[in-house]
Amino acid sequence: MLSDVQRKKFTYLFKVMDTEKNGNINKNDFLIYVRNYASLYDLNVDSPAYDKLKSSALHWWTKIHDLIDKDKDLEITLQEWLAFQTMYTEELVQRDDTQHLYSFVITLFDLVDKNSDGAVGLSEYTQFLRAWGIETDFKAVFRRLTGPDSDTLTRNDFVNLLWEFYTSSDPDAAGNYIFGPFSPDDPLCTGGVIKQFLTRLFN
Ligand SMILES: [Ca+2]
Ligand SMILES: [Ca+2]
Ligand SMILES: [Ca+2]
Repeated sequence: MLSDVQRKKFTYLFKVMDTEKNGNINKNDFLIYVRNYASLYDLNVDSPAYDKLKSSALHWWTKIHDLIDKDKDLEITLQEWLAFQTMYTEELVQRDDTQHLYSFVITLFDLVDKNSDGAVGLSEYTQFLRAWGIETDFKAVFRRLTGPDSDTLTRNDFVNLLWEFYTSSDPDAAGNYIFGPFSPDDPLCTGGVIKQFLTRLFN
């Protein structure tokens, strides 16, 4: 069973990834994400960077569709999402092996590491979250993820942070923040839009 903190995190992520805000996750949400990203960062649709972004985003969609869309109607409901996350989290805890997350991490990391240099910096992280419609104190959130001694995140950091996102029920765990502040009570949840959205979500 998911703890209250885990349920909040997964519900938050579901609502964020439903970019068209119609109550489910489908392929269109990922295409909207790519369009948002391209328009926010002046990415030309004919550029290799755009191709990489689109193929990473659609690869993510294909993966989650295969795993989570139980009735294969090409739409993932919150119920399907939470059922999968419950099962997957239990499996992770049972195996107790962070490497089990590796294929998901590669998919996610490829999407965030826009210049493909094997490290994610603050600007790449900011662009990743902003295209999902998230506004926050990106620098403070990123610092929480990197810790005080580093300015970038490696694939291995992503594995560890994602592990915490999935398995930790500690509301202050750094990994909780990998997709931005997940609770309206968090002081880093400064963005007006997301704060309103989260307040609506949890009240
Ligand atoms: Ca949707
Ligand atoms: Ca479905
Ligand atoms: Ca990079």
